[in-house]
Order: sequence, then C-alpha cells, then structure tokens
Amino acid sequence: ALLERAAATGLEKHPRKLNIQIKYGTAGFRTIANQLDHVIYRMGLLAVIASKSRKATIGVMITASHNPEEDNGVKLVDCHGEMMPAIWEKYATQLANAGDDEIVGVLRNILSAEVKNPDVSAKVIYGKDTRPSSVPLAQSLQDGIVALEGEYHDFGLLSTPQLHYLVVCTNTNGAYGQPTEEGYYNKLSHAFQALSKQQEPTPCKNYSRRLYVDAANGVGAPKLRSLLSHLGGLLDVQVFNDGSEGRLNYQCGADYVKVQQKLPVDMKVEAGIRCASFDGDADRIVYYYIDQDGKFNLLDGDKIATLVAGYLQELVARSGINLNLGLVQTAYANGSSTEYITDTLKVPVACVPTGVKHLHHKAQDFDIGVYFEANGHGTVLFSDDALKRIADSAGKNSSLTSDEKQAVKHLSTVIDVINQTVGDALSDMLLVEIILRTRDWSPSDWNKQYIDLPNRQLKVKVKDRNVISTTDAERKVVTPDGLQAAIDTIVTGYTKGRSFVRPSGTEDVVRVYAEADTQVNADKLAKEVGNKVY
Ligand code: 16G
Ligand code: ZN
Repeated sequence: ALLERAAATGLEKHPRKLNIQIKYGTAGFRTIANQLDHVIYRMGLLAVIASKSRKATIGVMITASHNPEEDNGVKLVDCHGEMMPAIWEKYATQLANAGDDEIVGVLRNILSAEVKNPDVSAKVIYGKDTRPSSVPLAQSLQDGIVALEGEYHDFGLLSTPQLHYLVVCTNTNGAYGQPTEEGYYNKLSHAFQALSKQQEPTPCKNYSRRLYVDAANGVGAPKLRSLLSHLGGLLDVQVFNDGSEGRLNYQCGADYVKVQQKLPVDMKVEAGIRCASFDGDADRIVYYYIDQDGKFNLLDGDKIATLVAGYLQELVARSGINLNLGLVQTAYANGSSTEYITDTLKVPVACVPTGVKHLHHKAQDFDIGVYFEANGHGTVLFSDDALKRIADSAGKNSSLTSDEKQAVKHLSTVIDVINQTVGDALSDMLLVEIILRTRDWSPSDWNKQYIDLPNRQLKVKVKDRNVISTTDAERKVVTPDGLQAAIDTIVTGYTKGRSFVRPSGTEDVVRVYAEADTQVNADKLAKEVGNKVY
C-alpha cells in the first residue's frame, strides 16, 4: 500500500505533465528546470530504495553544474561516494519516464531485483546548488523520500564534492572525517596548514599568496569564503563572479574559460597574477594567467594533473616506500601533457573514455592514482594498502633517514588535503597552492614545464549522434563505416596532428577535437574532420 500511496502523492503533487523522454546520463538527469519536478520526486523514491538495497546512506545532489541557470539536474551518489552503477541509471531512466499510473509497477520491479528486506530503514542526505529552481526541486525530492518513509537530512547549499564527502563520512562513521560541512572545512584546512608549516620554505621569490578566483556566480563563492575563514590567512584570495542572480556560469566559470580559452567577464587581471575558475557546482577548477605580453595562458586539468603527479612521485621516491603511482587521462588530454608525463615524469599513463566514473575506476588500479579530465575535474586516490603503508612508515620513524622522514610526513599530511571521493575545486585549489608554494613557482614557471599543442574543439549538429560509436577510449570511430579511415587520411596532412570525434553524453551534438603544431592548423584540422561528420 506504501507504493500505491507514493504513486498517488506523485500524481497529486508532482505529476508528469509533459510526455518527454529523459535519460540518466554520465552526469545524472540534466535539462530545463521546469521539466524536472516529477523526475526529482521520483529520484527521492529511488534514493530510498537504493538506501534499502545498500543498507547505507545514499546522497542526492540537485545541480546542473556548468549548464545555464535555467537548467537543473539531479544525481544520485552511491554509499561509497561514487556514481551509481549502470543498472541504477537504467532504473532511474525507467522511473522518470513512466506514466503516473505505471510508477507502482516500476518501483515493484526495482525493489524485487535489488532489495532483500524492504522493511529495513532508509536514509538519504541531499544538497543543492544556488539555482533558484533548486529550492522547489529540493522540496520535491524531500516529498519523494518521505513518501517511501525514508529518513532524510537536508544539508542545504552544498558543492557537489561536499555532498560526496558527506556521504562517505556518514557511511564510515566519521573515519573519513566529520559528516558535517564544518568537518569538511576542518579536515582540508588543518591538513593545508600543517603542510604549510612542514614545508616552511625559504621566503618565496616566485610564488605569491595572491590568487584571483572566478566562482562562476555559483555555490563555490560562499563555500570558498567559508574555507578561507579556516586558513589563517595562508592564501590571499579575491573572489570574482561571486553570486549575482541570473548570471550563473554566464561568460564565466571553468567550462567557459577552458573552451573559450579566455578570461571570464568582470575580472580585471594584472599580468602574472595567478587566477582560477570554478564551475557552477565547484567540482572543476582550471587555472590561468595573463603574461607580460598580455597573452592569456591556460593551466587546465592536464597541467594540474602533471603538477600533482610530479609532486607525489617525488615524495614517494624520497619516502622510500614502494608505491606505484599512475595517471589517468581521457582522449582530450593535450598530446604534450601525455608526452611529458611519459618521457619526463616517467609516470605510467592510462587513457579511458570521458566521464568521471571511468577515470575514478581506472585510478583504483594504482597504489596512488591521479586522475584528471582536461576540463579540470579530477582528484587523487590512495588505495587502502597505500594508506596503511604510509601510516606504518610514519609510525616507524626511527629507522628512517631525515629526508625519508620528512617525505613520509608530507605524504601522510597531503592525503587529508585531498577530497578522494570526487574531483573538488576547493580541495584541488589547496593542493595546487601547496605544490606551487613548495616549488616556489610562479604561474609561468608552472606553465613552462611543457608547452601545450594548439588545439580546437567543435560541436557538430547531426540528425542522430548515436550512429557514431567509438572504441579505444574514444580515440577511434567504429561506425559509421569509413569515417575513421577518412579522419586518418586528413590527419596525415598535419604536423603533430591528432583528431577524434565522439557523440556528447550531455548535449545533442557530436564533439570534434583536434590538435596540431599551430593554432591555424588545429582550427583547420578540426574543421576538415567536422565536415566528415553529418
Ligand atoms: C559530464 C561528466 C564529465 C564529462 C562531461 C563530458 C561526470 C560526473 N561528469 O559532465 O566528467 O567531462 O560530461 O560531456 O561524469 P560531454 O559528453 O558532453 O562531452
Ligand atoms: Zn560541475
């Protein structure tokens, strides 16, 4: 009778008004906000079932990340902080698209497939970004949770990575950190302050505490302020685009800066100042600066990944602990970054398809797995075994040389600066800052470690983007017949040419990526390849 009542509440308060099909993709459901009410009510129902299935707390985040303000979205976070497995994406899609009179049947199927004991209690925690539509949608979510008699905790405004952190803390009884927003700031900031003390360098000549942050007019702005208030002045941050209504992600934010390769609006920047942009839910970050010639220089996810991998690699080597470190990228990684990682850092690189879950999964193959998408989403994973061996080594202090001791200390402290549950703009920012400070690097010192190949991304509108299928981590087209051969032929005509196409998982377009020796050639290559796609 509970299921029938939940369906009746849905029909009465959150009916499915339009017969539009929607799909749970790599980033959950994402579309224009006014089509999401019934979807989010039903995700409340599904979250309760997921919680019963896992016998653990499930998270739900209401956000559309870097999409325009009028969009919104919803994503479930599984009990260990990761994305839901593919079968749950299917359940979510079925449930969202069911007619109001079909809900009971769908719910019953999911329950019978996934839940042994439907009477166990359920708990769902959730958060939302700053979109005006997130307020009523959070209420719809709550209605759904309550309809199936789940317990809930509303954390209010959160960044996406904060919610992931809270899910993990809740399900590990605080072993990962206190399951509160304050606990999040405490964990990160204590580690950052400790590391700063340990690494107290001779006064910095090139690194400056001064940092400009473009918060995309999103949730990153208030959350950054809270974090800064815990840092004891170690960073001198000026926040831009810090929350005007109607301007979320508008000509600003990590996605805009990465794709357009230019400064966000409303940011006055002097040459040499280190700048960073978050996206709308603060799970991505890219850095950049204007050089003495007035040229814009992007330090994207690839540059962050190589900075982080190089630093950790060095600490591991100095610590004397035998840990394998690897880096995970996607096909969007700049060819120069892959070459630099392989030839200079001598760190093994893996390439996987686009989407956080693929990167996260692959990174678990290493003792220390660094993963980053070029767009600025990434983090570092330490295996349980690696954590144990680092802790053991820190414990048997006396048998180590003083340099080993110091490296072990840094290594065990830096772990707590990192939000291992998912890519996190705030945590990644602290990590980058501590490394730059340790190295005493200006942004141009960082940038010159390797020179990016000029590149271009294009979108092509097609009738049906799903006729294009790919293999080899999206680097090769399988269908339609002949397309890959055509791309191969075009690419041969370019020095340092590389290009691939893939259907987008979040927009109704095919994406084209190209890089080559000059910007003119990269643009031309992208265009030529784009012309083959229709
Ligand atoms: C989603 C993915 C992101 C990926 C992007 C690619 C998650 C949580 N997010 O936002 O990792 O870079 O899609 O979008 O997996 P595209 O398929 O439209 O190129
Ligand atoms: Zn995001």
